[in-house]
Amino acid sequence: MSKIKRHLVTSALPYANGPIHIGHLAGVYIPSDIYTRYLRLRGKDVLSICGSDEHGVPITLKARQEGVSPQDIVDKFHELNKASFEKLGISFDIYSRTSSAVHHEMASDFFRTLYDKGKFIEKSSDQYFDEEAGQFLADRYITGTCPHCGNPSAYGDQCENCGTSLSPNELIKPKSTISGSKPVLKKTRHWYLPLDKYEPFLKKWILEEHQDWKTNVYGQCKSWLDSGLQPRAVSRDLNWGVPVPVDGAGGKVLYVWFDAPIGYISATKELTPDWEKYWKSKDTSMVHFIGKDNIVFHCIIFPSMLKAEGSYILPENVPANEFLNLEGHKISTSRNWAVWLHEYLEEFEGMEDVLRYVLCANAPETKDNDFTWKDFQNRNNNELVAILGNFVNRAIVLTNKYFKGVVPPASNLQNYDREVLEEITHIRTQVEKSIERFRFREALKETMNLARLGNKYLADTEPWNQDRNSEERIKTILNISLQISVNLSILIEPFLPFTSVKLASFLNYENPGWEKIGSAGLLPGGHKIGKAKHLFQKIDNEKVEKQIARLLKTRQDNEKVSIKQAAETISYEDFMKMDIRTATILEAEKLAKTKKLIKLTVDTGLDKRTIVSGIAGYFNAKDIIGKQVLVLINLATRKLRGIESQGMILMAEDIDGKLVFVSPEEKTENGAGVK
Ligand code: B3M
Ligand code: ZN
Repeated sequence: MSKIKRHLVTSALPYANGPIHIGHLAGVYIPSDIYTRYLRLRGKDVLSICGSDEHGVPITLKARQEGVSPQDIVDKFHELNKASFEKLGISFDIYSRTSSAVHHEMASDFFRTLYDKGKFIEKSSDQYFDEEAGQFLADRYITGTCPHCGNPSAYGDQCENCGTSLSPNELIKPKSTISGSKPVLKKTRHWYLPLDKYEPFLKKWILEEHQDWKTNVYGQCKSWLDSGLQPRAVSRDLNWGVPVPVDGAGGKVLYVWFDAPIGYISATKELTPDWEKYWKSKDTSMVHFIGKDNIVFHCIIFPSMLKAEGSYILPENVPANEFLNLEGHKISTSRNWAVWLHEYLEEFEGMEDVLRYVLCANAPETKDNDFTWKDFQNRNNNELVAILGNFVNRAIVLTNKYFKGVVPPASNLQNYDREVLEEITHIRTQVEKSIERFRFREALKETMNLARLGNKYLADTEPWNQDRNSEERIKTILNISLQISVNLSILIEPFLPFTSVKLASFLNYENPGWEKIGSAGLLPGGHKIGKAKHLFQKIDNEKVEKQIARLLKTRQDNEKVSIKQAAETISYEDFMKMDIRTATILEAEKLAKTKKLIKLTVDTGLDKRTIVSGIAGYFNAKDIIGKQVLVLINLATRKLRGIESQGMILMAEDIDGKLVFVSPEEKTENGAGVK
């Protein structure tokens, strides 16, 4: 960090089309806040930038669903989310919005600069148009069957089943999300950023110079770069967004992923007249905190835009997290499967830090992770209350009881005392290393180790045991316990800011900054501390059971609405046309560079054949070898990723889209017909 003079920390701008939930927090905002608070506490020059992403199809679709204007939607959620972040202690220096005038001007100028420098390709192409709605169908305005995995409800920009990014023209049987009608092709003109031209720069910058990035981030970038980049359209036929600043471009706006990252720049400009110092000096370290679905935009597209413009710095790191699930299922805004921040703040008033703690302790840093209410309760009761709260409470209560709240002096230190004091500095170093490598779980664990050490020290030395200890010894033990407490109040600040303030006030002390951690006699002898109150409250079963019951009800409601109506009646003859047989999986192999596809060799009794199936999200290839399944063997063959798939394995799908095999209850010979 030495050559670095200032830090710019950005957090993905959440779409203002819904409230913030725990998945957003664990993935992006808690880590970015820990990082920024840490830097501030070290006295660094740091800006933390965020705001609402108010453009794009997600906003206009939501407005359409609710029958209100896009402006109504963004106004409502911008205010709600801004206030909720604040209440959780997420300490952005600015929480701006992309509908602001500053942003419109900045994004427009940025486009214009690239346009004037000849950085875009302009071309006309056929795009889907909804004749009933009189509108071009960009991104999520169109759905259809994914050409890679067969998912019938893939979007125009992405298939959520196999994770492939798509363009509307690749969809099989496309359908308008607005009217449900079959769209027609119509010519339209757009501007493209030729990402292929930036490939050499990106390869050098990421693959060679940034091998230090997290493996999930580096891996995704590598797979994009290995499969070759294509020109990417940066405009859309829509009437909500930043108008394309080119003559004759009426009815066209900037693609939301072109304008949104520029939002980081506009917000900085709104915050300070010095904004260029942060964005254009080589001695600024810029870090983007995002979720894994945003990697390509922050590591490939935005850097190419910045490079094309020419005067901006590039991010130093992009520590993207994986996803957080809730009670074993994917978080879903539309299915209300989430813990909403604004609701939590009401129902768990005064327990902001508990949520921060649990989401950090359980953050999906290297793999998807699960939030459960039981774990939330356990971590509160067994860690925050029993370890941190308990230690601090004992140190303060005993000092009040024996020494009227005056910090006693330490004298004649024993080896154990010295070891404990040295451990404070050691822990500090560990926490610094972990935070600077974006390993916040590890950092929090180390921090809690100091409270653990405090408890052990008290249990070993027993200051309450008057027979064992002299008065002088008791003074020393309590002095050391109070030193641990005051160091804790500094160390926990990035993670538990409210608790840090509380603890400092119990000790009647003001946080002196990170650099003081570990210095001798931080709390001087003779200093008067306050009375002990509890730092944390136990959470009883009833409180979490209420939350679990609410989720259970949501799930039951979802199951009811998700059970699809029976399909159109078919004749017995139609049914008999399907040749379904028992078969055994002989080989299974995950297809490289795909998220969900497994290539299977199955024995159908008649032959051994190849089937490509989109099930890798739910099974490991090696675990399903030997399994007997049902196969539709007379389905017309299809090529998936260049491999001919000769049939289909029958599966049942639950409301999360989770797949399970439909297998014969007893093993039978392969090739038995199913009727
Ligand atoms: N609004 C997408 C998202 O919330 C998008 C992030 C923009 S960051 C510049 O996942
Ligand atoms: Zn797909």
